[in-house]
Amino acid sequence: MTGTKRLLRSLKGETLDHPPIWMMRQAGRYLPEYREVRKKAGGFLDLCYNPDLATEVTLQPIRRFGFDASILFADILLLPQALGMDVWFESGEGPRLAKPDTMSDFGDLRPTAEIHETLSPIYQTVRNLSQELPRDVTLIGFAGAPWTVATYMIAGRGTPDQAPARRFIYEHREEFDGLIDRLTEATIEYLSAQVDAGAEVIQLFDSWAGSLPDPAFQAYSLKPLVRIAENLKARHPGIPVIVFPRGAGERYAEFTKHDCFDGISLDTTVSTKWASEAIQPHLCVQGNLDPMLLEIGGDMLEQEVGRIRADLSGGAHVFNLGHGITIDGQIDNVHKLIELVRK
Ligand code: 1CP
Repeated sequence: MTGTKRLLRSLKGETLDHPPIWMMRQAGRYLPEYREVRKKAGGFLDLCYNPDLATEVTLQPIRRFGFDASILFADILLLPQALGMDVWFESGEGPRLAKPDTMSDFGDLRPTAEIHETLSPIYQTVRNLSQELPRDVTLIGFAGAPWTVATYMIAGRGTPDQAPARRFIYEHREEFDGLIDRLTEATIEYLSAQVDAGAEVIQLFDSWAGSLPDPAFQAYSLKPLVRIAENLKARHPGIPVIVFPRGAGERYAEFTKHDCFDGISLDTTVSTKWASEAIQPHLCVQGNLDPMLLEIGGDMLEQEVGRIRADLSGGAHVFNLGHGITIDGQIDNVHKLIELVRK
């Protein structure tokens, strides 16, 4: 029964005896069974667009570890692809994006109504998962935040400091505003379709929020995220939304001023003591173990899990990492982590 799922209870603000747990990037290359399916699929994008295989890799960490939540296997860069950009993955390097020859600027992106043509296999994966997941596991859908997606569209790749996108804001303000608007609108449609297909919670990844100076942060991180969450809630009353404004620092507190968020994912730099006072009275907090500790394990892992749990035990908490698990994360340490959280 939906009402008793532990993740949903935490997101409603309930303080549980031990927090529900899932991990960002829980399906991925640290798992041998993922690497196996990935090989079979061909490329990474082929895997994302193959509902049977994407369903399989989403279920792998659930079978192996029994997490409380499952996150749809897909990528934040599928949306720019659906909007007409060329997207590919250079093996051993990472994503690459380019405007096709027919596109002179971001004003030439495809109309929002056309994204579903490309993204329909993703909705099929969500439908498969809502059938196949164990009944106590919550299905999380997701998308990238407009700012984070824009950084990849503008630079054509991942960058250490998002300099090309930050430069673009100052040099092409009008075009940038238009791009953020288009991404915001398309993200609402994309996520709404995920909810229609069976996603029970939505997480918004603003992985590069921290690189925005203020007040650009207000305009290009916070504002579009609020618009997305409010629109989703208007269309799907009660759908819980988790936001991950990675690196936002003291600006994490800004998110508590808006009713449209149910949870906020803390990166590793956020003090859990501070969060317990500034954030947790308003919002469920998620996080924030250093993923490095899943490479290290041992006493350090135990100590840190204990500290995070103790600091956040006075309110609603979802245990997670401060960012995705790394390729060198150890499977034994993930088992140990779950045992420590459920103790
Ligand atoms: O070769 C492989 O198998 C690729 C590794 C990989 C995986 C497993 C990529 C490439 N994406 C994913 C899946 C993914 N990406 C998921 C679903 C799986 C899960 O969490 O279990 C999610 C939620 C994402 C989200 C994502 N993609 C983000 C936001 C979260 C974050 O990590 O900050 C970002 C920034 C991306 C872009 C992306 N996709 C892949 C890579 C290597 C990157 C980062 C590129 C860069 O900045 O250089």
